[in-house]
Amino acid sequence: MSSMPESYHAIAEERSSRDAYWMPFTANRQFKDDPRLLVSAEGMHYTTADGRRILDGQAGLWCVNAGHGRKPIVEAVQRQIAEMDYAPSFNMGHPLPFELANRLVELTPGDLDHVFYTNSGSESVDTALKIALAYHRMRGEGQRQRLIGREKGYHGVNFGGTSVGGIVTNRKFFGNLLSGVDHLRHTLDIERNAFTRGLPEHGVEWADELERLVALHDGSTIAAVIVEPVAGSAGVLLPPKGYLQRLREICDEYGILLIFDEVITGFGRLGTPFAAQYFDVMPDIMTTAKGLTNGSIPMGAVFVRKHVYDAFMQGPESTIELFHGYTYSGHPVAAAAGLATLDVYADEGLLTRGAELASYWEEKLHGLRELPHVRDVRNLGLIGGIDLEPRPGEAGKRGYELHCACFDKGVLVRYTGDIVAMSPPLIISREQIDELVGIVAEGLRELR
Ligand code: PXG
Repeated sequence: MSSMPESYHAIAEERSSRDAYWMPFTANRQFKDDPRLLVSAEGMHYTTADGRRILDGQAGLWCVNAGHGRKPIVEAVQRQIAEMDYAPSFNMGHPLPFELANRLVELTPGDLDHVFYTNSGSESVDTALKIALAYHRMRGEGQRQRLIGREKGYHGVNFGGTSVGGIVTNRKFFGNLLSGVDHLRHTLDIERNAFTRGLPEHGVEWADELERLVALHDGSTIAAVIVEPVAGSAGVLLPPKGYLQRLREICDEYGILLIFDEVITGFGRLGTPFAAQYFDVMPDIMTTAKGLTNGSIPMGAVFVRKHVYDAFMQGPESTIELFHGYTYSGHPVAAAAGLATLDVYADEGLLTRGAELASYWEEKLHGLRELPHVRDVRNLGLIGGIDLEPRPGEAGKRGYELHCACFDKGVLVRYTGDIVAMSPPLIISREQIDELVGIVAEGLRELR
């Protein structure tokens, strides 16, 4: 507490000092009555305002893949901001985003060789959807305007992403959203797949739902299908074996672009740089953010394949090919953070470390299956989900209570409804996996 800036004390101690900030995706009044404040972080741990060390079981929000406070990233940001804080990104350039793009496309599979920068996952998604629409128009297929998402999908909070997203509470307050959007069924099937280790056996047929939507709308009206290879926000939903391959085949058959939203699966979460490599399925467009800068400076990136990029590079060379971009696209400080992040990932082998830990992680997580209220355990790479039986009449309470109990015991895990999700930094040790899962187990044993 003593090393804490004076102003923090007021925030930690006075309810009224917490009123002005309208917090995102938070029960504001509940939080402000009983705040959980984090004031510093290093490696695998946060420190709270009252000086407790908390093991980070969720890599910030699925973004701090190399762990906290990494020196090379801190120093790169400090250097860059001192040298040049900002450069315009429209019709002007700075070397770093070019350098970063070259490094990034070495990591992406196949010909996903061009990068459009954004500042977040939400912006990456809306950018990808707009690129898909414009791509078809560039090729004389402007009738392809329909976008297909999936139930329980999360693609950020902008209008496009909210429209293709499939989490009911994220949609129902905001009116009609984009027109011409339809949704595939989600892939959660606890009855058939509960406690599967890794990818579920059952449910490849859910991909054929795309055939149903093609039959309904006609394939020639559909611009793109967007899915998370592994859905995170809705509570760790895994694609059944063969599902993503089947989606790819159907998209190919009808000339539909396939977009993988890799905002959480990108940068090593599954033990490969991207989920596209894990599943050996090539999307036409891939959205990323989060792990791109290890969570340090906001930045997102949309990757497109050669045929997509080339479709835009046709007209007179003096015309702008894509009327889209952000003031902070390719921000030099974010690009510096991205380059330093890629160095850390490379030096420590972090983009494939998840593969080494995955079976240990799986073994530990599935050790929770006999504990009270657990109705499913799902895992892939370094992602884990514990799905709890809701308390009758109090859906969501068990998830929240388990999250709070874990926090009190020194571990941070995410909850969404009655599902607790874990996605630790990729630097986690086996002992720390034991600690993390051990505390979740303790919390489960005490859960009402
Ligand atoms: N797509 C996917 C797949 C995401 O997971 C976004 C887009 C949006 O990213 P931004 O940077 O605009 O927030 C996300 C974000 C959680 C959680 O606990 C997940 C996200 C954000 C916050 C919490 O599951 N994912």
